[in-house]
Amino acid sequence: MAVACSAAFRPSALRLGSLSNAASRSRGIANVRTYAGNGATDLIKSTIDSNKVAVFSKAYCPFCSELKSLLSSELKVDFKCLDLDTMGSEGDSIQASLLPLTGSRTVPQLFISGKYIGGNSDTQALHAQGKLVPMLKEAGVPVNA
Ligand SMILES: N[C@@H](CCC(=O)N[C@@H](CS)C(=O)NCC(=O)O)C(=O)O
Repeated sequence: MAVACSAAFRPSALRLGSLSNAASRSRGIANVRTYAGNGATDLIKSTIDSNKVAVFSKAYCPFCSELKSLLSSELKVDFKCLDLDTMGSEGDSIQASLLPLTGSRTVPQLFISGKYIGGNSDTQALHAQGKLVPMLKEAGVPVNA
């Protein structure tokens, strides 16, 4: 089912002119571990370190709702969710700090065991290919599947 995002675009989270192309293309946990931190990056790291499944989300975002629904309703997985649009300027900082870590400007962003997995479409594709549940089980996450 196609979903559309109706919320206003927020350029404030995307003013990252100092990032190199290589940094903005970079993806994966290695970058998360080695990135020189700021407060938002520290919060991202502590969130993904202390929760086997973590989602950076926005409450109004239909793609985020689809991903959260897959995790909670279908797979009955416990996960930590930060709704960035409910966190004021800190949410903007977190979104900006996710970009060099994951290469993604959008939400949702899913992490399993500290590793960046992808957005909603990436995760739905992994599930359709039968790869998401093994990934969760490998991480020791109880799954109803
Ligand atoms: N293909 C992405 C699309 C996600 C997407 O477009 N999310 C919108 C929110 S609904 C977004 O993050 N827009 C930029 C922003 O909110 O800063 C996915 O499946 O996760």
